[in-house]
Amino acid sequence: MDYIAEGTSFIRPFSAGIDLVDGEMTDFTRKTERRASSMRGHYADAAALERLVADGDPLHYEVFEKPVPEEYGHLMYCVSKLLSGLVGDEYFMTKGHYHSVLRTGEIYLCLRGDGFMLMKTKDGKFAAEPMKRGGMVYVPPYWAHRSVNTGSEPLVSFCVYNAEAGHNYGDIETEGFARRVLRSGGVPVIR
Ligand code: S6P
Ligand code: ZN
Repeated sequence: MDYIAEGTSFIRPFSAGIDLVDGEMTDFTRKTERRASSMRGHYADAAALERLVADGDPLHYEVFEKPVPEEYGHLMYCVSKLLSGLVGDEYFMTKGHYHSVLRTGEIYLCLRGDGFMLMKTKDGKFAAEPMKRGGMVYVPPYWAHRSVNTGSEPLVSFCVYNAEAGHNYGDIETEGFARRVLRSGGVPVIR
């Protein structure tokens, strides 16, 4: 099959199921779980996080995948399910990352819940876009991204990105994001 490009694997077409009520991929082959103890260093109130860890170390989010080859040309996709909760006054959020291949973007289609996508660049630009059922967020190349659940139900998204993107968590562990989403007077405030 000489039309197959070097460096991009040939695979058979397939389909995947998503349970829109539970916000989970029904036939995933890989699931990543992040609990409170995985989130050290990310929330402003470290003591509040340690109280959560001591009190059963609750789940913060799950990512369901049926991975494809991590190569140019393929499209990776997943279902991300971020639970509702607070660490001190800060809403549950994902770790956030840059893609290792910085020139790769991502599309998030929100299937359930309410929240924000926080985004930042290496040179200090910041953006926040609302996430709610039926809303799409475009994360351009070069922008780190973190989702935040400000609602009372899980924040569920279907994500699609270049399969060769890779994930750089280390820079966010060092840099953080310029702004946080906090509950103030019972409502979310970005500051
Ligand atoms: C992957 C995509 C999402 C996140 C997921 C968890 O590029 O952005 O699937 O992996 O929302 O967030 P994080 O920051 O822990 O990977
Ligand atoms: Zn990403």
